[in-house]
Amino acid sequence: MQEATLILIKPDGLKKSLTGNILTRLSETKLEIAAAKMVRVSEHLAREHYKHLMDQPFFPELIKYLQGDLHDRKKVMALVYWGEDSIKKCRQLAGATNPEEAESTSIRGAYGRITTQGLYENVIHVSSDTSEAEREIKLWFSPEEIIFDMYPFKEALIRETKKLVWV
Ligand code: IDP
Ligand code: MG
Repeated sequence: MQEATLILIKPDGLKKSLTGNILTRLSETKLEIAAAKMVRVSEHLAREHYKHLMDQPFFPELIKYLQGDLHDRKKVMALVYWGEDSIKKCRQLAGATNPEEAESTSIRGAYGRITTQGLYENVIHVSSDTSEAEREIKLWFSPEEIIFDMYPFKEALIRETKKLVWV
């Protein structure tokens, strides 16, 4: 099935200069990059992204991690990959959630670690299924940032909203 997946290169991946390496590994899949950008992650965005883990003891540390507080890097790289079985292919390259259990040839197995606080610093995020992918992509990207019409959208006139524009 042709499907989309959200990939995040997390702050540890950026700090370890793994961007090129990770994109090269992902390009082996022959999937199409449908969107890409650097994002400064707000607390709200981090909490929304990981809301299914809200009750976990590591949640506060996880939110700090995604925001870059643990790595002096207040950014992540967000990408949307599109194509046949994209979630399965990307998750396979990423490896298991726990970097100690991930295959040593996978991205997480090669570059991840467990912090002294017990958090899995595992370099990248990959959506877990199609409905999560849709929820996450709509959270991280607006329709005009994606190169083709992936999900239905509409035009809306939004008044009284603040937006940064070039001086
Ligand atoms: P996934 O990233 O493989 O989809 P999730 O269960 O969605 O795994 O967890 C999101 C993130 O939370 C993981 O990538 C990892 O950084 C962290 N995490 C998940 N489970 C644990 C845990 O048991 N201990 C510490 N950190 C965890
Ligand atoms: Mg997940």
